[in-house]
Amino acid sequence: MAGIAGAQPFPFSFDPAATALIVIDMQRDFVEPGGFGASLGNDVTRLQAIVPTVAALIAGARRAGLAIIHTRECHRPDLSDLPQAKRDRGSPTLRIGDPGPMGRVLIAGEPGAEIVPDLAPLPGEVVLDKPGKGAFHATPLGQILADRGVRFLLFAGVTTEVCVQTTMREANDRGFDGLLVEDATESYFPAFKAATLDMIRAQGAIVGWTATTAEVLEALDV
Ligand code: C5J
Repeated sequence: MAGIAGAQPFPFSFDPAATALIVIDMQRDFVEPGGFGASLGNDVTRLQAIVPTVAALIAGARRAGLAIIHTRECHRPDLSDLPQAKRDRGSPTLRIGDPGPMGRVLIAGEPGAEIVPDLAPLPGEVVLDKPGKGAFHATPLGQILADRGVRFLLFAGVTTEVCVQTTMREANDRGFDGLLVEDATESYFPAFKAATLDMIRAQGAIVGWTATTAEVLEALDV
């Protein structure tokens, strides 16, 4: 077993052989200037700033032999997996499936739905397209983790309070021990990120743990 003594709210123990890193939705449309997120008036420089840290985390996870799973929030071109309720949300002038600055917004195969080049998945790593905020909803993620004998999950990516937190809560309810890597996740709204970190580790890790990239890499001894 490995351990992160400085994890909050108390030390986190995990077996690297039964651990996966899940990198949530580091997609061009959320992260890059000129994408969908920016077009909605969000300050994407906050999200861009974590890319080197996420890259370092992924590199360390690769060296340690962890399973690595990249997710992309996107929908089929015919929108058959997009509930009307989700389509109706957001900006009235630019919705999922509409032509956006980087192709159709959050549609599989469009440039904006791709993962940013600095975090490109390697062959053999799982790339999971998910139609929901949570990565377990309407995807084979549960089976993928079961097939690999995974019990512990490390989380990175964007946005902290939406897709990252939702997936972490789904994982918690499914019996995984999850840790959110504090400096490898970000939100367009700093207060939402801070609140999410607090919520996750409140009440004795009611959702899970948090720690820094440096602490994770030290525990992995890479
Ligand atoms: C959002 C996400 N924020 N990946 N998606 O709509 O968090």
